[in-house]
Amino acid sequence: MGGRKPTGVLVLHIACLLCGATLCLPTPKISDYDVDGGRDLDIFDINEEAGLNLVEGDIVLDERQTRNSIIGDEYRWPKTIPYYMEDDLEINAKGVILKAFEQYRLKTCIDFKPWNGEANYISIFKGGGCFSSVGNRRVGKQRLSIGRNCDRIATIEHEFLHALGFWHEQSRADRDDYVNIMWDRISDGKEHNFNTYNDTTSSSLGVPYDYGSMMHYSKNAFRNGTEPTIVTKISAFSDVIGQRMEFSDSDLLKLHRLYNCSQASTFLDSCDFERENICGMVQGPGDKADWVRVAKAAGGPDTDYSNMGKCTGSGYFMHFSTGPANTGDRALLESRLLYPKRGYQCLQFFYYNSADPKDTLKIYVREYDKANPNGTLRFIKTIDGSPQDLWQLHHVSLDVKTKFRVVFEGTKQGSGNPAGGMSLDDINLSETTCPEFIWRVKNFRQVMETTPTNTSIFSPPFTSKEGYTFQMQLYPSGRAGYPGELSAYAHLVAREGDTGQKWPCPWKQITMMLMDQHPHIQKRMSNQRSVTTDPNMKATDSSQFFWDDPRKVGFEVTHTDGSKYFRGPGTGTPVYLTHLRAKSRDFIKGGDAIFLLTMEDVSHLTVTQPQPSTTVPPSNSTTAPYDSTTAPSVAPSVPPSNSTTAPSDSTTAPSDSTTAPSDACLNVECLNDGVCVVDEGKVMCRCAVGDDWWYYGDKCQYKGSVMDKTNLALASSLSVLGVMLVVTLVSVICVKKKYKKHSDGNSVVMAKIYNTEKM
Ligand SMILES: [Ca+2]
Ligand SMILES: [Ca+2]
Repeated sequence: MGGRKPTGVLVLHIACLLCGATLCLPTPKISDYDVDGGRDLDIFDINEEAGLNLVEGDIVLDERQTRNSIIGDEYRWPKTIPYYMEDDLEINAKGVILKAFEQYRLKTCIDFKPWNGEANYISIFKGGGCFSSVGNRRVGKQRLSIGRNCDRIATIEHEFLHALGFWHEQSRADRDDYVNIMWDRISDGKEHNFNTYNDTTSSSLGVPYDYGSMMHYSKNAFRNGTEPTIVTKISAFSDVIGQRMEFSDSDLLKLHRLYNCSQASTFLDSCDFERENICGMVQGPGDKADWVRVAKAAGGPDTDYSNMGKCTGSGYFMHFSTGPANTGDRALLESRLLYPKRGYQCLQFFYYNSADPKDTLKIYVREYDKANPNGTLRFIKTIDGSPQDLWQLHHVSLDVKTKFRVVFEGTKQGSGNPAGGMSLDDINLSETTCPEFIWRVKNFRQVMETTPTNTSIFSPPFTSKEGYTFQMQLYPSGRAGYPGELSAYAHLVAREGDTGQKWPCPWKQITMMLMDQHPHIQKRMSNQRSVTTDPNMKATDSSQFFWDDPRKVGFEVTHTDGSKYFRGPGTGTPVYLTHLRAKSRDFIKGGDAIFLLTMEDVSHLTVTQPQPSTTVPPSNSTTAPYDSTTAPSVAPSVPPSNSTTAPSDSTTAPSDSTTAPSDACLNVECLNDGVCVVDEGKVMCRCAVGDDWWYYGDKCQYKGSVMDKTNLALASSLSVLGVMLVVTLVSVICVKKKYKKHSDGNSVVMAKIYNTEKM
């Protein structure tokens, strides 16, 4: 890649920018709206302004909890947390909360489900700030506040990390080894926010101090003037602390350790081809050519995408060299076997096309079911990445419901003999929805450095499934007064003659994500902000609806291709991301930045979440709700494979029978702490059992113990032994069956998570 072409593009860019900013634009009718008043408010600033004085700024302690309480098993949540979204939440906040849950599902074993009467649940409401309790307090309805300006994904993930049992990173027992607290710079009365906890309270779970944790204060937390209150012992981390983008690797590792995570429920596969086993991918049957793992290809690319030539001895990708192949030859590259749960997936990969323009890359899935034990190929789509001198990002939506493989099929259609071919790298597959639109800004580092402040660039207009068009506005050097920042705004767009839309635009959530281009989707710390079109919102100092028809409230602009359209006012933030952070990680790769944009309908979130018909009061004496719900290692979204695996299910999940007592049990009295259950249609008492004693009888009216020397006790203990033996045998068989069924999928994914942790 030479330097001439980028510079040319850049000059063109700047020319457009200057023209756009100073010469061609009419004055807008409605001014843009800053979602947080134009200020970079961290969680603690928001709470301070709201007049809250909470422990460590955003932690609520209950009367039973002391500073030194221990995060033990009893404070943990089940792996699937019941939640209730209260009516007062902002619609945008509700949408972002669901996005935060999706990140938990993609990166951790924590899942969330609407509250269905479980004894303990998290009730999310719009309080005067952003705050949570630490751990599961077992109080039934445990409230977590997502107030004004808290509707950022990282803020919501941060509050839920508190709820899951985590304190702030700088309150760790060993923090004085890593940061200096400047006590004289802390506002009077706020010193308590810098307390540390002893090793048992704030367990570091064997993970080193993490300056990049989402749970770390920023350097200016609770300051009384302009000087930082936290000075990192390694100065390079001074501006790293306080990131509010996404979970850091260590945040995830600690969560995995506290909750014994084995797999994330929506993650399926990731491959950067750095290892020779190519992540278990295989050459498909019935073709004439092969994909080969290489570090460079004759006709391009010169480097892979994961490493961009930065590390010697690494940087591999898969290449199908079409030059030497015969016209009509195909090469199939297939993923390992995968086991979907949700039934929809997003395949994401980088594609470098240096082949003949006629050559094609097609995506298939090979689906397996009883009727087709060897799998059947189903065509999904042709990738229309024309030959270009760069790695192009592609998303493909899949809808697979059975065991499957993803198949990449390269076909040589051209007749020439060029040096090039097709190349694939950084493949990720997850059970999530694909981002709809990609806006790639080339030479982004230079754009940031050379664009004057208060000068913006616009993405192309994108039209959603429902027919609304929008675009993103980016100030690469910030709006006026925000040097060193990226500022980002979303605008609705309409063209003359557009019909079919309803105005003001009702409840569409626009998300602007700057993609962290890390090869592994679970390690990405992308930066995103969402805004929602509230049809009732009025423009500042105006009687007009903010999200009304852009032909009414916006102004006409001319696109680079000469076409004209109307652009409405923008909503967003001048403090989208600092340049310093934008230059970190893989936000810029090969010089380019990639923005992933979506517009989703969130009108269903204006409806009240249904209340469960029956509820269970919280109680500390109920039979081990923690154990019962966290014990199954199978991901929560997997339906039980069948109902005959009762022996293990009934002992590990008594909550089912206690949360939904059958009517048949109403007339049955079980004595001595026995519990009435309905087992295969039969009403019976399940009796309490201790280490060396047990209750028995149809009402648990008799007690046996090893001390009893009567024949009855012996007989019953023998029969108990016999029953236990049978139960064990049955469960061993069931587990074996289950394992056989799931082993390929689950165990490999498990191994994968542990592998990635080590990296
Ligand atoms: Ca690679
Ligand atoms: Ca082959």
